[in-house]
Amino acid sequence: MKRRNFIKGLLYGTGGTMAFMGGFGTFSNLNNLKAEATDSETTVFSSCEICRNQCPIAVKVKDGKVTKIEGNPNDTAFGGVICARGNAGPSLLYDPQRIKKPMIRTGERGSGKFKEVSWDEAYTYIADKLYNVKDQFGGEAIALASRKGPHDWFFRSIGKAMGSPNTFSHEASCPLTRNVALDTTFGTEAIAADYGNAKYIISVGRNWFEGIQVAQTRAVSKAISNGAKLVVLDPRFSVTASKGEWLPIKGASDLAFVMAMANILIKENLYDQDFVSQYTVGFDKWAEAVKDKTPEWAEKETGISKDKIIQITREFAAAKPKAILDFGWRTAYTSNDYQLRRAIMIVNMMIGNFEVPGGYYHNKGAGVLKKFPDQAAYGKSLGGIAQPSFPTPSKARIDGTGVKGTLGQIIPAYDGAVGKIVESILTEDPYPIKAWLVHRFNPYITITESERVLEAFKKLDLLVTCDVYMTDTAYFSDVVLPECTYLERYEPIFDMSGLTPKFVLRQPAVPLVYADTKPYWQIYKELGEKMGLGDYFGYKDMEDYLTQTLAPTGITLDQMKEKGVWTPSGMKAFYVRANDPKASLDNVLENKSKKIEIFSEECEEAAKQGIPQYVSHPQPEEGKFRFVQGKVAVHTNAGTANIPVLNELMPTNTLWMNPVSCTKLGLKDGDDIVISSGKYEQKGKLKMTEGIRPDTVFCYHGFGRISPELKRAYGKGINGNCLIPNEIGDVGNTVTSATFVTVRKA
Ligand SMILES: Nc1nc2c(c(=O)[nH]1)N[C@H]1C(S)=C(S)[C@@H](COP(=O)(O)OP(=O)(O)OC[C@H]3O[C@@H](n4cnc5c(=O)[nH]c(N)nc54)[C@H](O)[C@@H]3O)O[C@H]1N2
Ligand SMILES: Nc1nc2c(c(=O)[nH]1)N[C@H]1C(S)=C(S)[C@@H](COP(=O)(O)OP(=O)(O)OC[C@H]3O[C@@H](n4cnc5c(=O)[nH]c(N)nc54)[C@H](O)[C@@H]3O)O[C@H]1N2
Ligand code: SF4
Ligand SMILES: [Mo]
Repeated sequence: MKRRNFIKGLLYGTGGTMAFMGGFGTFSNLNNLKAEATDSETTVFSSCEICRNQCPIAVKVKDGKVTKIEGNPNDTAFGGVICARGNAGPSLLYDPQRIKKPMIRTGERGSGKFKEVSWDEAYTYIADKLYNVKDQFGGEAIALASRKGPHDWFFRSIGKAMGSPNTFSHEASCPLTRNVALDTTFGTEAIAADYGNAKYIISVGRNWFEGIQVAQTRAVSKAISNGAKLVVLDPRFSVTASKGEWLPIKGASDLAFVMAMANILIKENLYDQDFVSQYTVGFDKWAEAVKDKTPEWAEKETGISKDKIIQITREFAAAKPKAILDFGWRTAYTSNDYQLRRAIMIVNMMIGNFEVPGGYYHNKGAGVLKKFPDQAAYGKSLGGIAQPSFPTPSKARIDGTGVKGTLGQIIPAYDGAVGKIVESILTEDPYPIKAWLVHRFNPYITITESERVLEAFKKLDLLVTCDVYMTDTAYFSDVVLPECTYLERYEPIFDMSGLTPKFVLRQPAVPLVYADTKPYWQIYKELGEKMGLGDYFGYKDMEDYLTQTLAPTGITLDQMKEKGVWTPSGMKAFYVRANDPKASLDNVLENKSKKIEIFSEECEEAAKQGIPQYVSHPQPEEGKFRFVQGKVAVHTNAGTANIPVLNELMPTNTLWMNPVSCTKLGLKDGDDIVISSGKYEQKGKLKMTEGIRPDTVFCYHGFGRISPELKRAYGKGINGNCLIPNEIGDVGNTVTSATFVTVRKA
């Protein structure tokens, strides 16, 4: 079979679901979710939340019950398609293991003893404890952490109104280093890649076919179907690697590969000199930095042959500007990962792939479009809800964010270094954190060094978790707040602008399944009112909120409900340089220099790191393995191990090991094993596979759950974060590919 056809067949299952082969079974189990369309079936357009991608969905409802979820056909980028996890929405919605009532802990922390309480009792308890902490230790002793999202405005208002500077997103464990790289190079994080039109794509660990974003994954498949070449640098054979040329690079050595690419582009004069001289600053210093980063040198660092590096670089340059060296998504491999991401973007800019089809571009939301007179009419700005000003915190943040002359200067204050919460609780440095509010986040599973996270939980005066399940973090909390699922609630409009503007609505498809659950916009408004902070929540209900925020756009809530998505009619994908390769980029570069900063003034000011410098990270000695992790197509992070149909598809994970290493250790496929980092151990099962370097082991992330209330997932599989130390990288990022482990038979 031709590769193109094979890929087509692989990607699209029936019924608008993307199907992925990855050794985790089939999707036939989902068939029981299918319902026959009847006259009484209605469709509600909304947005998925099985992961934070919020893909537009069409929810089929019959007799007040969700029968099936498909992609919203009104959105062309998604093409009416969702992923397998998105299909599992009804399985979450009707799961009897969801939390159904607010709960307050009655036994020892971690004993699992809770009593069900009314919402009013829960609010009163939280309010009293928070004011106690504030009185004794100051508002800064309250930390808030959530997965970044639309809930932040509501959730964070509580902490900010109490005078806390310590609000965190999950990003330090995810794309923070990439975002810092974009900020310091382009002055903005709002940069995306036009995979669908690319002719050559190099992944530096980006795993589109398991770490799925439906529109992106579709675009990469489209490029491959159109003949684009995909090259995948990954120490293990991911599903993505199976769709292109796999280069099994040594973990943590990617910067050597990227710098060698720059070296070759310069030596062979393959870069776009016009682009570099018109739009960038600092090229000479970069040329100096990569002068000795030859392919021969990179071969030793990366384990990829010099000839291969030269070949890939030449092919990449030949496809310019429709070539993408991908900037990654979960970019938390090493301590200096942000410099890898900067180097990646510099190599991209060397081939001038900015603001042209098949390259990178600035997202075209209203803020950018209004600067282009011929495009301005297409953009619409959402309004906000007025809030009284928040008190000024009396202390700086715990993570050094914003401190000039240190790397903290370049960490986005909105995100911060979430791993630092754990450290500040335990060490009281720079001051104690005594209360931690957690929303839609499961730090026990997703922050490194789980044991230390647990220790931190135990030291707190107050831990509150708002979730849909009794997660591991919830299980150790003082108060657990049951949120209703995404299928039962409204949320603020999502701005998902790309090459054209786009708004997506989330609206309830069905009434509450469990009457005592609530949406976050109600929970934090009511908690705020209980705490005397009601003025910060200036909306009556979510229809009122949506109506107020949509008002400046002229789009009505009814219009949004009708299609679920809004894009301006008649607008074509807008690339600033599509018709004029010399067009000004001033409107999309948001830094002061109005240049693409190969030499970054900010990085120089922060840490004398204006140009990426190579750091050679240690490689494992004989008998030890680099431990890496990744996503799997049928689960989301720490969120889905217990969702019935997804648990059925893949109830646990395994440790991947190369047969050569298995033989050396006398291990065979399926063996019970113990993985040791020296300090910590995890038990698991071995998967013997050629699809990994002999010096590396791998497991899928999100297993090893310790809350017995997650009855399906409890006690199954390996929690990688039990093995990884809580090392906080240069820009606050977690470090997840730098741990070495040994493996033995259990
Ligand atoms: N199905 C599914 N889709 C998801 C998610 C999910 O949980 N499930 N999560 C969403 C989220 S939150 C994110 S951030 C994205 C993540 O999207 P990706 O970042 O593409 O996903 P990962 O699988 O984490 O990719 C990590 C890959 O990097 C490899 N790797 C580890 N260390 C190194 C290294 O040093 N160098 C190189 N070159 N490779 C290395 C791993 O083997 C793994 O294959 O996916 C999103 N989509
Ligand atoms: N070692 C290692 N660590 C990692 C990773 C890795 O690959 N390796 N991956 C990292 C990445 S990329 C990320 S993004 C993070 C993810 O870290 P998290 O954000 O903690 O994980 P998620 O699974 O996205 O979601 C967290 C919680 O949201 C809950 N939830 C789902 N829907 C709702 C809802 O509607 N309301 C509420 N209130 N809660 C809801 C889920 O039940 C889950 O407990 O983990 C990171 N940590
Ligand atoms: S990628 Fe899948 S799980 Fe995530 S929002 Fe989209 S459909 Fe839902
Ligand atoms: Mo992520």
